[in-house]
Amino acid sequence: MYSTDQLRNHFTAVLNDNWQDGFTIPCQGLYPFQWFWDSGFIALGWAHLDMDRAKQEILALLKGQWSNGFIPHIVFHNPSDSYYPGPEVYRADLSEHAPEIPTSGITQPPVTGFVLQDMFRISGNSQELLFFIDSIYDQVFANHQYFYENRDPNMEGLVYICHNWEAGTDNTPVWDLIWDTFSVPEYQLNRKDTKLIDASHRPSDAEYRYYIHLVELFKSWNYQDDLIAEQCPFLIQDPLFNSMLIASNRSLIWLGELLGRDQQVEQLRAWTELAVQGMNDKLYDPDLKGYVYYDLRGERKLPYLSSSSFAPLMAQIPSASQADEMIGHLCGGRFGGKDQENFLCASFDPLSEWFESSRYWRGPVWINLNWIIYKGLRNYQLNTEAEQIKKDTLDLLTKYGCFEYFEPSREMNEGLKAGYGGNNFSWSAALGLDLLN
Ligand code: 9WN
Repeated sequence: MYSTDQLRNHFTAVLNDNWQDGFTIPCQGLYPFQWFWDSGFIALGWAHLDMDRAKQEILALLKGQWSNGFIPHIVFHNPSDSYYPGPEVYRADLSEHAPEIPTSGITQPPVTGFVLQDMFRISGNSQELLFFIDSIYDQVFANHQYFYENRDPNMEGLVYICHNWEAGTDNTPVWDLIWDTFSVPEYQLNRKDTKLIDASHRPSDAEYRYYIHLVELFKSWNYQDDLIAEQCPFLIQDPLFNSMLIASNRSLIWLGELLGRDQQVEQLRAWTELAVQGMNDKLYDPDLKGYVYYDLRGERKLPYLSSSSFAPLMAQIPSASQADEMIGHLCGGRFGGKDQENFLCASFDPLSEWFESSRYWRGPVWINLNWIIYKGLRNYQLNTEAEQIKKDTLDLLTKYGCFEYFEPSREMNEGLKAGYGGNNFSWSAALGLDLLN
């Protein structure tokens, strides 16, 4: 058990240990490079401690941006052989848009826009920070433009992801339904994660073969977006991914108004209006009372609840009455449990037959999703639920430390082994710090 001061010191120590002279790794050994959405959450932690590092974190990420605006999910700033797949598997250089620095060839939820607005708030609206934001605004805007111009084939305001790693929620059980639609070769894997972490808490080899196969397809198409849109067997409209993009649109609008960027603001407003409509018309499931995935290739809704179902609250997408319906799942509902026997918020529906409480994104609680949901609940003044999820998040971090993911069941938390995956995990520390401030 830590006191608040000890907890703050612990979070600070984790970030300092993972700082690499210009950017922050998510976790020693397990994730030795810079990741896209991690960098955003981590920058928020730095914003409370050292604004210069927060800025460096964002600049380091943008070094990996491609000439078409795409931001890759990993920037390989340094060599390391403790992670698979590395740059030699991705071969981003096959794309005509890739930069000099080695990167992956897939992306992740675009959190940078709303992170910049939060950094500005944390800075006390400093003019200096506004100059910084102005200096990179075009790059972040270009990333949004890339999404809306290349990944919305039906022009419905919803962008697709073409790889499960793009979701950030790598092995949610919903992807099993997509893997069932095609088969893959018996690739020889060179996994490092299962040598570092209990394999029963990670995705299986069979799943990894699908992950690698998709990368092989992209390489065979030189990462051309039109070929991916036409042929990729994994093409999903994801409520979490689109919510992060819409929340970032809204922040870029707010910042753009301060910066007098009228044309970009107008474009962002048009994207946002269509996107909110698309989210509510297509991804909200009134029977399940939550947002779900849509499989563009199979033209079907994937009607299952996960922590991603609540992410639209953060981007102010649901109406007040939809938000009221959705929160029925949290305190006293299927996620919290009738007697609140679970910590909020399991990454997958705890009542589903596919729920696995200790395996990665198939059940455990993740701190970044909790933070996103907390922010969303606050947007709607749903204070009871907001306070519950904040308390659960800080309780887990206090009890076990900065693990990557956690056991949702309170009863199983009575045993000692309730923090899973990597320890001293950066975004757990960074967002814990943000919740304490
Ligand atoms: C693949 C870095 C990343 C997170 C993801 C998380 C995990 C990578 C992996 O680690 O994914 O991107 O190798 O398992 O699922 O959300 O960004 O922390």
